[in-house]
Amino acid sequence: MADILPQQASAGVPRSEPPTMRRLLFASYGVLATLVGMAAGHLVAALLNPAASPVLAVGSTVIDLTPTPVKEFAVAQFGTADKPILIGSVLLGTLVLAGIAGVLAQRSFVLGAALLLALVGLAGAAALARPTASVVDAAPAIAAAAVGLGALALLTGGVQTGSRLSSTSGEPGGRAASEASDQSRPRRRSVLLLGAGAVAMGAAGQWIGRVRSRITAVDLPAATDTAGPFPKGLESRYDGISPLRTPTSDFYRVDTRLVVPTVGVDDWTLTIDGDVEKELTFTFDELSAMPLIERDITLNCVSNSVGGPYISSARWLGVRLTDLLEMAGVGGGPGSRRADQILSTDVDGFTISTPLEVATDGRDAMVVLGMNGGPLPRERGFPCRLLTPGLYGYVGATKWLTKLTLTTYEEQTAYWTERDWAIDAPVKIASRVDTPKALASLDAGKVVIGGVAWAQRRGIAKVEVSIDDGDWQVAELGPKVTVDYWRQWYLEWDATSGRHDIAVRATTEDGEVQTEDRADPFPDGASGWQSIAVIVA
Ligand SMILES: Nc1nc2c(c(=O)[nH]1)N[C@H]1C(S)=C(S)[C@@H](COP(=O)(O)O)O[C@H]1N2
Ligand SMILES: [Mo]
Repeated sequence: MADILPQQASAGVPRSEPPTMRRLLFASYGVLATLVGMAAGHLVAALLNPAASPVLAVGSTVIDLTPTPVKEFAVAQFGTADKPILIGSVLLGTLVLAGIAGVLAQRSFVLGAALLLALVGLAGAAALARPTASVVDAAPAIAAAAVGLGALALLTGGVQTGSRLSSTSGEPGGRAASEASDQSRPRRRSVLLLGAGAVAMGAAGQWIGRVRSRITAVDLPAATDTAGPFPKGLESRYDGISPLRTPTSDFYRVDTRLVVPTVGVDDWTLTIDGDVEKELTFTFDELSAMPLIERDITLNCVSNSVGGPYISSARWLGVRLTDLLEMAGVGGGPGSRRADQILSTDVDGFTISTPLEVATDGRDAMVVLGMNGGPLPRERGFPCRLLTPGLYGYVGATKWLTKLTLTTYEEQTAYWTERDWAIDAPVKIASRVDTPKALASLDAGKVVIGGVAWAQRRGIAKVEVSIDDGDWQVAELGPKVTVDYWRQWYLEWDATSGRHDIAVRATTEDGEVQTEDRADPFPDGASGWQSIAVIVA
């Protein structure tokens, strides 16, 4: 079979390969060379620092540079698929440029190579621009450049390509054709080898990443101040209502990270500095030896729109924030600058700012070590995160926490507030219909309408439902956990056939009724009543 091509060629079949075909061939060489280079970069990154992987570094930089409204749009449109979609787009863009580099290489290897180098250079720059980057983070890009250029040279015939092609392209038939097919066998071998190499390096990178990301098992002591027995939720009686405690694996996730940081407990410390009498650094063991509190707290994201999914509830174990701040002596430092913010920093230099007064007003803000009876999962901030009940996550729930700096808003800014999200962002009163689903088709008769309502710090006293703009009917409430926890609710409805609108609103324990006024999530959280339509047969 392999002989067919040379035979054909030597039989003198005139072989004027259409220029578009040749261009496509060279485009595919560019793509293959780039894929091999990226796989090499990915492998080197897996060994040194996963976040420095070329595609991920570019992706992270794109996230950071994306204007807030676009980010909002992406989260609203794609939900948790926003990350795969972003990585996919970066990949696609890269491969299109790689194809162009291949086509350029057909004319002049130097031109094609220059474009590839520029691409890799961009990735290297992105990796080095990360807040905690070190010189080592250039290594994946260098590997990608070396392997990618080598592959391109191999595939396109290297530096001579341009001249050789121009000399043969004018010639008709026989000689040029046989010359081309003489090359085609070793070239096919190169293509196969490089393809296999790309797959092997990519797979090895993924495997190493997985092995590296296994976290050291930690044993956490029991709380000295426990949360008490957890009540049974309405979900056991009514299908479709969110469980009173969110299973850890179902907890919503929002962060800017494409790769979840891998932090070993033994390499990790928490530092308290800035406007303090005494700068302190704690190891994980030191923190877990302190008095631990256990609290049931609902966490939600400011980006959640009315009726949205970015809210979950869990039992958390950790050290009371004020205990740590007292040890460090907040606000008494020499030349005290009267700190008004706690600037928290994560392992990669990402920052969140929390108003000091809010965090220390008696609420159980905590440095969390455990969740739902186990250690913090990696994507929740292992080994340690901040949690501030009553505030949206972006101003009080720093994951992979390493530093708490007492400072002022004037002096230092944080990631989200630099992007114009509000400085102080107390959670707004909200309620959500979990069942029935919007636009559901129901049978006439008894229907259970149910969901959750929340107003952390204030608690929920009442939930009301209005059908087709009729009177507000008071719903039954599920068990109260704490004022910092959401409350389940349900209402039995005798559904009649036709289209119906179901609206819901909540009232806090201190008597404030959830406003009907609609607000978008930006800049300090969504508001308004959720209303859904259903069709009853
Ligand atoms: N280090 C770090 N911490 C972070 C974030 C982040 O991007 N990086 N995102 C915050 C936001 S916006 C929210 S809503 C919560 C979400 O926490 P979860 O992913 O555990 O639900 O984490 C917060 N903590
Ligand atoms: Mo968030």
